Amino acid sequence: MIDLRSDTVTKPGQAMRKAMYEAEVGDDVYREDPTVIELEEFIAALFSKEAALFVSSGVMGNQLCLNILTQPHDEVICEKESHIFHYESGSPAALSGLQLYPVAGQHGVMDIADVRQAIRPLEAYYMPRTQVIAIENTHNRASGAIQPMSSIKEIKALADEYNLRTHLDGARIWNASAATGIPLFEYAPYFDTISACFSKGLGAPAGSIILGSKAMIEEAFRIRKSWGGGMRQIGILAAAALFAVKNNFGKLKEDHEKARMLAEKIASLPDVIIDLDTIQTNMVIFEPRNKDLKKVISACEEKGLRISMGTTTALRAVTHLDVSFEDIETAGQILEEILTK
Ligand code: TLP
Repeated sequence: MIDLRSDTVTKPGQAMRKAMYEAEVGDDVYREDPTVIELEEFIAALFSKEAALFVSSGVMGNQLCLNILTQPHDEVICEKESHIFHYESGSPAALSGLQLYPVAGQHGVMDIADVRQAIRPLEAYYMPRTQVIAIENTHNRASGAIQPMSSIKEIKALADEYNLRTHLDGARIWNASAATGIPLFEYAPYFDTISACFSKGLGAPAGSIILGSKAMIEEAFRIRKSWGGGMRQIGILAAAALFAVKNNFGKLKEDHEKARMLAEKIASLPDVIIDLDTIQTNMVIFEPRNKDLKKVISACEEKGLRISMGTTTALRAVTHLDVSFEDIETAGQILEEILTK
C-alpha cells in the first residue's frame, strides 16, 4: 500500500527505534528527563528562541500558544483556510475563551490590507479585543504553500503598530526552511510563539514543540499540566524527535521533489484542476472535475494507493520519508487509470 494520506503516517525505522531504546529518561513532570531537556535546548538554539517545551501534538502546541498569548474574550486573526480554524475542534473557544477572525488569503497568504481591516478598534469596548495574528507555514489547505518572508515581515510590523502578538503554526516550518534555504532562526524573530511538529515530514512517531520567551514557556508548562499534558518518561519520544531533526530535516527536499513529480503527472491528466504554483513543498492538492471524490478515494485504495480529502472539494496526496520515487510513479499511474476512466 502506498500511503499518501499525510506525512504523519511514517513509521520509525531501526535507527530511530535504537535511539529511543537507548534514551536516558526521567520524570518530565519534575523536569528530570535529560533527553527532553536536551531536545528543548537543542530546538530553542536552532530557532534562536529563549525557551522551548516538548508537547504531545501540533494541536496542543497551537492551543497552548494561543492560551498564553491571550485572555478570554480576545480575538485571534487567522487565515480562513488555517488549521487552527478548520481542524482544531473549536479549541480556541473551548479551552481559552477565544474567538477566531478568519481572513481569506491567496494560497494561505493574507493580504496585509485585509489583516489591518480585521483589527478591532480599541475604543469599541463592546467588540472582542484583537490580541494575536496567527499564520501557518507551510500552509496545509493551500497545498503546502510557503509564506513569503515579505508577508511575514509586513504582518509583524502591523502587529507591532497595534501592540498585537504573533503566532506561527509551524507544524511544517521545517519544509518551508528546507525549500527556501531560510534558516529557522531567521523566521523566529517575527513571532512571539511558534509551534513545530516532529511527527510530520521529520518522521517521529509523536511530539511537537513550542517556542517563546522563558516567561511564556513557564506559563505554558503550567497550562500543559492543567490540560492533562504532563507526561513522565517521555525521553523515549524526545529521542525520536532529536533523531528526526538531526537525520531527516535534510531529506525533506526529496519529499518536495516527489510532490512536484506527482503534481506534474496529475497536471497532465484531463479534467483535473491543480495549481502547480502552489506545489512548493510536500503536498499536492488537486480537484478532479465531475467526479465523486469519495469514490475516487476508494477506487485508489482498491488499487493500493491511499489519498485523502484536501479541502471539501479537493483531494490531497502528501509525500514523506516512507515513499520512494518509484512509489510516486506507481501512484501517478493509479491516479491516471482512475481519473481517465
Ligand atoms: N494536520 C493533519 C490533519 O489534521 C489535517 C495532516 O494530516 O496534515 N498544524 C498544521 C498546519 C497541521 O497540518 C497539523 C496536522 C497540525 C497543526 C496538528 O498536528 P497534530 O495532528 O499533531 O495535532
